[in-house]
Amino acid sequence: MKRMFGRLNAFLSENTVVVADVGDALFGAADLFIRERTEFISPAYYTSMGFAVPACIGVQLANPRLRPLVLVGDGGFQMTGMELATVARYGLNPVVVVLNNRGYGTERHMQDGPYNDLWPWNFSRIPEILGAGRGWVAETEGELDAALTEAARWTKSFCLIEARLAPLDRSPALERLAAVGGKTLTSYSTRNAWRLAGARSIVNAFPVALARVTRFVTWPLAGSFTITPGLLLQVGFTTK
Ligand SMILES: Cc1ncc(C[n+]2csc(CCOP(=O)(O)OP(=O)(O)O)c2C)c(N)n1
Ligand SMILES: [Mg+2]
Repeated sequence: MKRMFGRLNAFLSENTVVVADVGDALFGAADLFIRERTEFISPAYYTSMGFAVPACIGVQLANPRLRPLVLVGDGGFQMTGMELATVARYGLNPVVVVLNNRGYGTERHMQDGPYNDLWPWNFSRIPEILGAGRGWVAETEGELDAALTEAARWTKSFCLIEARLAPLDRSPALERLAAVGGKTLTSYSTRNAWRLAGARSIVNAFPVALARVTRFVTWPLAGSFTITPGLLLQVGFTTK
């Protein structure tokens, strides 16, 4: 991840606007050097996934002189990535880098399990489905460089680069976060919640465990926070 963001840094120009989705796309972006007129837009750290692809439409319509570099995880892309159809309809030309680490990578570092796995898409072939845009797969750093160079030259349509990463690869920022968040989540067991709630059933104990976990998780993330079905499920597994 660190080397990949080094390469993305080299891609940035003063006419780039970076749009980062939730996940390691955003944590890793802490290593980007935004310069001169380059802009950076993202949701708060642990808020709604799926922001980046739709957001780049508004971003580029608002300032057509800037080309968006969209950084989005495979999970975030699977939620809203088909908005590339709207990108095509309006003739926009973002460069979308899908960080494909085969699942909810951020979550793996806090509490791993099969619920973090995703069905693997052929992201780079989405242009074929849409009949618009160009796609590349980058399995090596050399392939990423080559794809970024071609994408920089190709401004007629959107470009989609699927960057394949190892499932446990992570940015330095995510490493720091996991050191805090991982410990906090795993230190709460159902037995603790049971005792705290004075409850006779898991139905009563669960909200107490959830409240305690979310309180500790929101603190290091220092952003606004949404509780989603995915998170509820995850905490459910954690408190087993
Ligand atoms: C709508 C929504 N659901 C769940 C979450 C909790 N969450 C935060 S990061 C993350 C994993 C993101 O996966 P991916 O987009 O593949 O990025 P990665 O962490 O693998 O870099 C999840 C599930 C969230 N922030 N938003
Ligand atoms: Mg992922």
